[in-house]
Amino acid sequence: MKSTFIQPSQLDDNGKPLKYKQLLLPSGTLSLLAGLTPAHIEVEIVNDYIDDINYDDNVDLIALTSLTLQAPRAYQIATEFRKRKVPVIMGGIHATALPEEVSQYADSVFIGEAEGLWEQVVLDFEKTRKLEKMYKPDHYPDLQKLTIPRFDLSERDKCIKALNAKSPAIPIACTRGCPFKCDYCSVTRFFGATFRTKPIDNILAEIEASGADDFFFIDDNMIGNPKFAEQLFKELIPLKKRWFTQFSTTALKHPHLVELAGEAGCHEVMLGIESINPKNLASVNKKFNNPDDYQELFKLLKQNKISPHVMVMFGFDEDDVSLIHKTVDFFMESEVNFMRIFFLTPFFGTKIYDVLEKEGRITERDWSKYDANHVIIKPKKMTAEEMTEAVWKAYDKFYSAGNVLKRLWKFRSFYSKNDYKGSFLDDVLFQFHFNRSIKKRKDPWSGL
Ligand code: B12
Ligand code: SF4
Repeated sequence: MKSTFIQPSQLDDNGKPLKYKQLLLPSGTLSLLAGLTPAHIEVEIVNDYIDDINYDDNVDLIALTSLTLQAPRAYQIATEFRKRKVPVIMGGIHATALPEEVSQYADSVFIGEAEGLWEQVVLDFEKTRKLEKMYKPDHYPDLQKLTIPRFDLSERDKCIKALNAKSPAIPIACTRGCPFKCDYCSVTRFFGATFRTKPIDNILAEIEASGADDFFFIDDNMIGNPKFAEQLFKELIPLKKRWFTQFSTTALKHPHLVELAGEAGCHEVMLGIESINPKNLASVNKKFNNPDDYQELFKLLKQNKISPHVMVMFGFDEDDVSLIHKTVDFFMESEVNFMRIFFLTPFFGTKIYDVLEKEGRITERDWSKYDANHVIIKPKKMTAEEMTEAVWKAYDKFYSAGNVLKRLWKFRSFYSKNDYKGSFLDDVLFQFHFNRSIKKRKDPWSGL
């Protein structure tokens, strides 16, 4: 039996699938699903962002994943295969949030996490050639069982890599879930109010099996369980790998963890800063972010040779044009190496969706626009057009050539010749990649 696992692309503003020449990172989802699939089943991975899809391939089962922004493209792909009588099963965050919608396009919908149930679904399909309309596990998997993703099938040859790394950054998850519940985030809704960790030996086995030297630990909050993080970082030190990940701002409470992360090869941490306005933070249940602490946190990371990569969002009720400019100026003056801006996006199933829906402030139902690069709500203190223009202008200023050079100078202590973690040229190329993408109003973090 042969099965093709597909990562759909996103339809652009002209309704065409976005295509890249190179990806920034391989997908962690499809290689993991392939790793869970019984070994005798032939699997092919196709990433629609970069590969062409062969609809006439002789294949028994199509398995589609999808975030919300990819759903309309996923439906196109499902429709083409179903026209050819190839059964389609679709899972992932969007299918879990809106199974009824998805079931109009796929023969079967897989709700929730795959571990523990997917293996059986495939075996049953192999025997009966039938799929149930919906599958839903009755509990969250405990992640204690070792699964080695099929790194051999992943899109790693089509991804960029750091100049001083042998491989592109390979996604590996050490934990699942997050201890917090921010109102705009899909994570708690999807993974439950749980924070599950994998056995550290299994994580080390995945690292070893990947044969890579560069990693993206795709955890939502790598330090969500400080004891676990401490143990893991200690085990990573002797491996001399380079990696980046995401921390919550509560990292400031754990300076020894930040120090250990730096020693263990962490060169960059993405931080969900969201806003410099405390009222905005309180309005989305993110009071644990304290703007008075931000500078100290950036300094702590920088002292440990970890680049702070901040993520901010606009569209909160206190936001206006002046706050957009003030925020970006704040980060230009800070010890921050990268900044990404997102427009507040009310994903179905989140609390913010319910609030904005009730207030009649959601202006867009085309899921392709749910990519955090489009304004799809009515902001309170400015128009959508004013917010769009102010954000792209401020974003462009942050990545102007002059500001890029200033930042490279600020972070010059990072670029020693023998450091396996970071290279000057990589940062130059990446900063200018951001500069070019933002000028075109494109997400700088998907592909080239
Ligand atoms: C890593 C990550 C990224 C990376 C992706 C890198 C890469 N190539 O993998 C980067 C930083 C580039 C990124 C970008 C974006 N991301 Co992101 N990202 C994540 C993160 C942290 C982990 C995703 C992941 O790989 N998980 C590991 C895999 C194994 O889990 P999974 O895909 O959910 O799959 C499991 C199940 O869903 C199920 N499953 C999935 N598909 C299928 C299919 C079948 C057939 C079956 C049976 C089962 C199944 O089985 C798997 C194993 O249990 C999630 C948060 C999270 N914890 O999910 C956000 C998340 C997915 N991102 C999100 C968003 C919004 C974005 C952006 C739009 C904006 C942004 N925040 O940067 C862009 C979009 C980029 C794009 N074009 O796709 C949202 C999506 C919300 C939604 N409803 O769609 C999430 C959930 C974060 C959030 N806070 O809400 N992201
Ligand atoms: S801290 Fe991050 S991952 Fe956790 S709930 Fe908030 S936004 Fe989501």
